[in-house]
Amino acid sequence: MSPHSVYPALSSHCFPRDFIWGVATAAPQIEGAAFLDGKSASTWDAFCRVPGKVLNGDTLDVACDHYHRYEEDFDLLVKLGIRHYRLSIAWPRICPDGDHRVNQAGLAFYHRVFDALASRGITPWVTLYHWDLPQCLEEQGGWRNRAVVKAFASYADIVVRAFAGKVKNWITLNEISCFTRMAYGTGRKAPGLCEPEQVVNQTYHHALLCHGEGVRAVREHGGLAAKVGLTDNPSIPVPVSTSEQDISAAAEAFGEDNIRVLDPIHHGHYTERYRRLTGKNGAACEKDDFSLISLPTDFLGLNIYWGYFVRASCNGTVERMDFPASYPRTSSPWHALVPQALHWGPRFVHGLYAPKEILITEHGAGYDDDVIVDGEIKDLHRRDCLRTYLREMLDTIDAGVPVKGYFLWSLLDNFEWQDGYLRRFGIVHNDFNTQRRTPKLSAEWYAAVIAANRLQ
Ligand code: GCO
Repeated sequence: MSPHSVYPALSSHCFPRDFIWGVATAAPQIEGAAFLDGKSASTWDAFCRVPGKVLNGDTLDVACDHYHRYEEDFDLLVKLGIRHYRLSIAWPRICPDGDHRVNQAGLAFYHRVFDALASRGITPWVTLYHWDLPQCLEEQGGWRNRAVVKAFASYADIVVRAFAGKVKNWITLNEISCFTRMAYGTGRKAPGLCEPEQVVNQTYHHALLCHGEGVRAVREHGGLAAKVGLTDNPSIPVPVSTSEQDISAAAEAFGEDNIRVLDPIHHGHYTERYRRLTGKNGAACEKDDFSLISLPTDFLGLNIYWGYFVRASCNGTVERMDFPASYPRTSSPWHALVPQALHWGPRFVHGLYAPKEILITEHGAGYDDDVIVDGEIKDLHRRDCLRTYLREMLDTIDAGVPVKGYFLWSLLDNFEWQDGYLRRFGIVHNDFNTQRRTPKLSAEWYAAVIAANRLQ
């Protein structure tokens, strides 16, 4: 008797028919070739060289050597049945001087990449900026200097013009708060500065303008079928219960957390709440800034890893609840496992801003203990984390929220910013000494989910 007749197929329902299943990567984290073929240093190349900033003094010099191994990596995508691939373009590879001069070898590399994807039937989703600012621009003030907007506009024009025939899906910027607040406010990320709050708000404003320039570039040069949106990582308050009071408390907190990015992009101005909360430290704006910032987009990308619990307190305020010390986390200290964030995040975004489409442009889990035993990596922790979050996402879709796709972070173990190579987010293991790739158990599981279009 076949085992299937004893254990009938699980009845859990499917994802929508055209659901987009993908994986996400970013140029600085995988490419390597940091100083090859005309690429100049990025802020992260410089930051890595400041003692104590990146764990073990790791650099991006070689990373996963994807620059030379992209064919092999794309073969892996085929093997796993992954048809959508999110990548980013390295600004200092295209415009090493941060101005109009184009490095043809940089363009040629990405032409090869897009051709290799096309020949395998894989659709690229291209992020214009994933944190690798040319260091020469940082030396002129970086995101603090409004001149970055002109430089980005020119870079975006060059890239979209060059690849319009091969790329239809564009993401302007990845996670504004990480390269503004965390880079110029808390100093955790490159260039590692601790500037006053007004300066930080100004960096956000310049990033919003660059987002607008990215949208404009795609509309002008991307062709009729081109789509464009931002990827944001909103902080996500999760109601501790489904009581009406706790849900409104969480919705209220969500609105308050996202005054710097999602509000201005969708409302076309800084709201009253922004003015109240930033006071005299608000960003200085120029006339017409907001017509650029709020240009209509086709989707909103959300990177969702974690959230925090809130409830309505008896005095009518919102209480942010502390995590108990033993609350489950991945190896990243910031990453408390809150699967409900993948439910409430898209729900609140839909309720407040109603973007046409929502894409989960990143979600994943980083662990330090993915070891190969007898040729296998049994990452049951990652597999379980992905599965629990995806279940919540399916509920959100059932509730009518237009979540159209999911990109797992990440294809390969890679350079995890200030945590160097210690923290592994890949569903494919990378041995950084030999560059040998080994799919983990989670990769096989993800391939099965994609093939069946439902959770396994
Ligand atoms: C981010 C970035 C990715 C990270 C990933 C894991 O969210 O920080 O977009 O580059 O590597 O999120 O931390």
